[in-house]
Amino acid sequence: ALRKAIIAGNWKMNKNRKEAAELINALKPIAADKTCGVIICVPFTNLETALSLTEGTNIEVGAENVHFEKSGAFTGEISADMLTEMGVKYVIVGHSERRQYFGETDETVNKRTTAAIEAGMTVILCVGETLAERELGITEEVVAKQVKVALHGLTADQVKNIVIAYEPVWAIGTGKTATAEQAEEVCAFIRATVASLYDQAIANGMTIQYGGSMNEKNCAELLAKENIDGGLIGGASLVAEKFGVLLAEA
Ligand code: 3PY
Repeated sequence: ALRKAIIAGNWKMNKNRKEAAELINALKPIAADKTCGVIICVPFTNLETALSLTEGTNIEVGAENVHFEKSGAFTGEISADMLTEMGVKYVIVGHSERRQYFGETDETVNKRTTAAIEAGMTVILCVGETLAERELGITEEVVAKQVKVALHGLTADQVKNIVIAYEPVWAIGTGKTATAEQAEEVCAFIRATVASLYDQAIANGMTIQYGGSMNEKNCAELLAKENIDGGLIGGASLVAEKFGVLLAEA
């Protein structure tokens, strides 16, 4: 990558508080001397533990979702202000599991992204095509639309607080990884899309991650690519030693 890499763990629905504390305590010395950005995105119930254990370290804490309204009758939802009040600065929006299982659409992704950005957060915005879409040859159309709709209405200044994670749906939790060439191609395409929506300088400055079964074994090749500025890491972020390899390679 040409830019400083960011490695973000996506814990998904894993780790109770005790397990979270163990993992973070194991991660702290491993992360301490690394030069990349380090973020762990954890379940809401672990945010407080994660924030207190990472205080004064180089590990940042993120949530895995955020609601777009400020408050009100939205049972089960969490607002951006609730997160920032705790000290949470990062949030994943639009992960494919949310699109697939929880009815997330490009429009709700745009609303969540806008709410989080307006609250001063940095958003890790996930995009990616399904296997059927890749096989139909419409990967670029799908990803361009996801990026355009998600960023709709955001100013150039606001977009500086967006990280885009390219996560091909067929590579998530399946053990299948895109080849480094496939991943680089789409990450470069995303950068070109951002350049067309804003300008080249904004696009050049943007952190674009690859995600989708990126792990301690396949990360070196992916991270060596010019347009891949880090990763959003599922399973390998749940084991300190494995996550440590990713941090060392980035
Ligand atoms: C994966 O690695 O499977 C992910 O979904 C990361 O977000």
